[in-house]
Order: sequence, then structure tokens, then C-alpha cells
Amino acid sequence: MPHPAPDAVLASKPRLRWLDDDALNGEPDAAALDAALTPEDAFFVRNNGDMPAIGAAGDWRLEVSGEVHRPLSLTLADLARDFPVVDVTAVLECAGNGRAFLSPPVPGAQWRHGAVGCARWTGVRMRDVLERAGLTEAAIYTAHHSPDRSLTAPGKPALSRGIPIEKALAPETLLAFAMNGEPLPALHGGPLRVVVPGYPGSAWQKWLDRLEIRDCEHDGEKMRGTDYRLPIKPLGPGDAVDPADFAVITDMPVKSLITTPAAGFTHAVGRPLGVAGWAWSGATPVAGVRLSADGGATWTEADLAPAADTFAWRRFSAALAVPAGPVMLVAVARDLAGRDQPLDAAPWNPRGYCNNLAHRVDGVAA
Ligand SMILES: Nc1nc2c(c(=O)[nH]1)N[C@H]1C(S)=C(S)[C@@H](COP(=O)(O)O)O[C@H]1N2
Ligand SMILES: [Mo]
Repeated sequence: MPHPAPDAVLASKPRLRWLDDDALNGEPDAAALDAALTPEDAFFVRNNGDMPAIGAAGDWRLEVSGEVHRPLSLTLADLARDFPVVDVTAVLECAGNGRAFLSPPVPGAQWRHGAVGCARWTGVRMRDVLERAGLTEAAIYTAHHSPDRSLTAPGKPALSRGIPIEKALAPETLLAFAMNGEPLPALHGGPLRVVVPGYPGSAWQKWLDRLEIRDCEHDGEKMRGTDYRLPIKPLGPGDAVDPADFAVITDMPVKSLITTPAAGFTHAVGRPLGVAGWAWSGATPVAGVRLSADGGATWTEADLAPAADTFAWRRFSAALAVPAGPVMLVAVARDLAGRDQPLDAAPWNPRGYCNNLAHRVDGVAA
């Protein structure tokens, strides 16, 4: 598979399947995501461009510029000393997770189920840094800048995204320098990345070296046309695509993943089958998860554990009676607004974003 992964990268990610792409893109199987906090070796990697050369973390500087009264230049030590250091446990999901299941297929990284993980992120609130810089009246959007470069347009940034200023000022939005209690690994944007719980992974800029404040929606790399944008009116396969009818993805839809048992399982009949996994969503909390062991003919409401944090995923579990024969597990989460995951067809859009089709796991009881 053509990926430029150095041996050390491959060694640190033994549980990823690398996608056929020049950039580093790898995901684990659903069964590797069974822990509440996804370990580093199973956490997916999504790069749009190259791996930037990162010097010593102590030399890293974050510039804060644009629509602010006092531009700042901060080291990691400045950040940790000058602002409260906080932990947020939150799901990070690529907007393209599940793209491989769209029909008809769409181009782009063919993620299956694994472009998602949940980690404890440690850093400072973006809000606190912006308060120090002092927003001007014109400030309405952030712009995130990093040193990684495109593999197809030499010299151009790989990705430069932003978020509405309201989300930048929300308490969950961080500039993070640690993941699950360890210094943020370079593959995940170390030494400093943006953490935007509830928003797609594209908003979680890695290797952040400049936080610019803008007086308009940011129009950086991968923020224009149909990139990480969804149609605002119904659009089917083959319809003419007008980028004017697309909007930036903000909150991710409700979704769930069965992590136990693994696909292809064999269950001994006579005792109930333990089924468990995770449910998460963007702005609207998860309300419940229902499970089926017969492909959706009958349903059982799963137990749903409390969330460890507002944007952490929640454990669902149930013990299901299964007769001998094929077992077809299906999980459907719903949010507090009453929205269910679709059961049959992935929500189609030209770039295959936000596919929250219900997860199915097949096995056998014998
Ligand atoms: N600088 C930079 N940040 C980035 C990206 C990138 O290509 N460059 N990819 C984004 C996308 S699309 C996703 S899904 C997440 C993936 O984060 P991870 O690699 O830590 O899992 O990083 C985001 N941040
Ligand atoms: Mo992504």
C-alpha cells in the first residue's frame, strides 16, 4: 500500500489498517475501540498532507493574530502557566467516517467504521487565550494554521479550517497539548492541536502554530467548494453540484458503534449474548440505543451508562437471547431531539460526509 509511513509510525500504530493513499490515513476495526478511552495504538490517523517536521516542543510558538486588540506569541510553557489547564474527554470523529458504505460510492478516503476515537484531551481553553488577546467587534470566526503541506499542490497548506466564534468561546473548545495523560503525539498534532468537541475532525487542527481571528467565515484550505461541507437542500447522485448550496459542517449527527462482539463471532447458544459499544453525538445529547440480534426484526432497549463528560461517548450494553443460527446485530442510537440513525441507506451527499448509518455486526450462534 502506498503510504509514506516510516517504520516508527507503523510500529506505534499496530492496530491500524492503512488506507491506499499517499497521505497517512489509517483506522482500526470496530472491535479495537472497546475501551472508554481509545489507546494511542488504536486511534485513527487522518492527514490531508505531509507530516510536518516538528522541532523540540519547547521551541513551539503559537501566534494569535487578526481581529484581536493584542496579538500574542506564546510558548507551550506560557500557555500552561498563564491559563487554567483543563481536561475534556471527547469523541474525535472524521466527517468522512463511514464513507465506504455510500451507494453510489463517492471519491475520498474510504473510511469504514474506525475513523473515530474518544480521548482525554488536556490543554487550555481557546476562550481564555482569546480573552487575553481581546476580540475586536468584528471577530466572528477563527482560522487555524499549521506547517503541514499539500501533497498535490506543492507549497500550499494541507488544511486550514476555522470555527464560528461562539464555538471558539465555548468551554469545551481547547488548545490541547496532551492526550490520555501523555504529551500529544506528533501523529495527533503534537505539540499543539485544536479540540472542538461535537464538531468534525477537520475542525480539530493539528500542529497549530497560528490562531487567526477573522471578520468573515474562514475560507482556508479544505474550507471551500464542497470540502467538509454538506448540501443545504436535498441533492441526489448525478444532480448538478453548486457550492453556493453547501454549508460548513458543524455538529456531527448521533451515531453508535458495536465494539463487542467482533465481526465474525461465534456464540455458544444457551446463554445470552453480551453486546456492547459506544454512542455519541454533536450538540444534541444521546437519548438511547436500541439493539437487534435479528437484523432489525425485533428490538431491545440497551442500558446506557452516564457520559464521563459532555462530549464523551456513552457505553451501551445488553444481554440478548439468541437462537441457534446466524446472528445479525444492529445498533440504532437516537438523540434527545428524537433523531434516529438511518437503518437502511446511508445519507448520501457528493463527498460522503456524516454517514451515521446503523452499524451491523454479523456472527453465528451454535
Ligand atoms: N494540520 C492538520 N490538521 C488536521 C488535519 C490535517 O490534515 N492537517 N486533518 C484533520 C482531519 S480531517 C481529521 S479527521 C483530524 C484527525 O485527527 P487524528 O489524526 O489525530 O486522528 O485531524 C484534523 N486536523
Ligand atoms: Mo477528517
